[in-house]
Amino acid sequence: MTTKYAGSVELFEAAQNVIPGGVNSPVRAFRGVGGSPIFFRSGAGSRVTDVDGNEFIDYVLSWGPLLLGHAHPAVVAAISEQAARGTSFGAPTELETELAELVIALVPSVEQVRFVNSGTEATMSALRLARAATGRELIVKFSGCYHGHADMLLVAAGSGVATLGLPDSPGVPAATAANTLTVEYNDLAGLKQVFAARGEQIAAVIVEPIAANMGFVLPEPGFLQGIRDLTSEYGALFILDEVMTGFRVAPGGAQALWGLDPDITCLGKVIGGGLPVGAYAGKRTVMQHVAPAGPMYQAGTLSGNPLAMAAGLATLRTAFDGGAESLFTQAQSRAAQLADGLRALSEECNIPLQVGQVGTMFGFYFLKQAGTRVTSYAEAKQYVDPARYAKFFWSLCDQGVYLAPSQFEAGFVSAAHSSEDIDITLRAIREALGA
Ligand code: KE4
Repeated sequence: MTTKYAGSVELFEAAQNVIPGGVNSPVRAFRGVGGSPIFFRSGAGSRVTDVDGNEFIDYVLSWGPLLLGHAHPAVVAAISEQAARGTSFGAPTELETELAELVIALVPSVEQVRFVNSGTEATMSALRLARAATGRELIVKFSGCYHGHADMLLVAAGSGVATLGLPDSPGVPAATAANTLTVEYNDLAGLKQVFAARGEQIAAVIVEPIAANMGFVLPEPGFLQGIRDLTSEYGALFILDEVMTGFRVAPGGAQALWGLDPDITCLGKVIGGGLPVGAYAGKRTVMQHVAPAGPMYQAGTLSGNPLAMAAGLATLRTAFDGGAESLFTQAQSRAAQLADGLRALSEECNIPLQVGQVGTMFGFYFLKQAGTRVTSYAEAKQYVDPARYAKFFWSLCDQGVYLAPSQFEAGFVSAAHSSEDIDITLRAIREALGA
């Protein structure tokens, strides 16, 4: 490691003494790319600056929330003004109603919203709600999809398609894991088998509309609608986890883009504008089970926190005002420019990359050999070269471009990224691919 990052190295050593692994979320520890994690001090627009004064064009953007980029004036003003009026009341404020109304206006399937403090809380609560609404206990998820760290979601696939899940982390009780069935992403036939075997016991299927926690895997044609059809046929609920894709792949999320009609939608990230927020939302008939309207209990001291609501409102209003010429559309164009450039460089440098981009999100894999295509987690593990990505990641860092510190993560573009930023990034990528 050069002295370029000496300050980060020193801070990481100190952090490891007092924080497990030196970080408050594992992916930040750079285990996926090696080396010592970079500590940041500030961000502005599309750029972040680390503790050593190195500046980077940022494509992590806090893992998605910063649709407008870092420290957008409208978001900073909204937070500052609210803070001066108080940071939290533990009582309702009109801001929560305003943000709920905006989410309902934007996300087609949603009629009511409950705010929580993270994506994990959103999916955990959504699954409890599905069990409460159906009186059933089994849930189905897909390999490689990540929905936060609730026990029932840290589950690996059992030996057979319809066999019960196994804990995927110490501390997850076998009895909890046993209620989660796991199917390969894009394996609609496998899902049909599960429903044929246990359909009457299944409360819900939860899925990421784009599998962006194993890199960037798009749904095969018919896969997502197939989930909708099967859950409807067997009386189970369809939970769409749009914590990452919400307001990123389209103003109304993947469900608006692809005409999906989930019973429950999980949201997070962008709706907090960089502050802690999650939400689970859906049809009124389903949401009416949630306390105090109904008996399903879920609560939170800081749920609907005024600062987070103010930041979310400022982010969504600023991003989507202006219709076709909105800042969202601008960010989407930049993401397409980047993806097109990546594909061209893959050809030019004769390095097989699988590149995906939808809206303001993108991702790419270094493939071990040309001609393979990743459509599932099993294929991601088989066809992808994480070591090649790690070398590429550090070459880009050294050139002032910050990507996700893992081959199995997605990338994000903000309204603050300029066409010049993308050109600079593509020049750095060409250099890194040639390295
Ligand atoms: P949080 O609990 O981290 O707010 O959200 C969990 C979650 C739920 N659903 C989806 C689709 C998600 O992508 C996430 C969290 N995303 C990761 C990024 N891969 C967060 C980064 C991290 O864990 O530090």
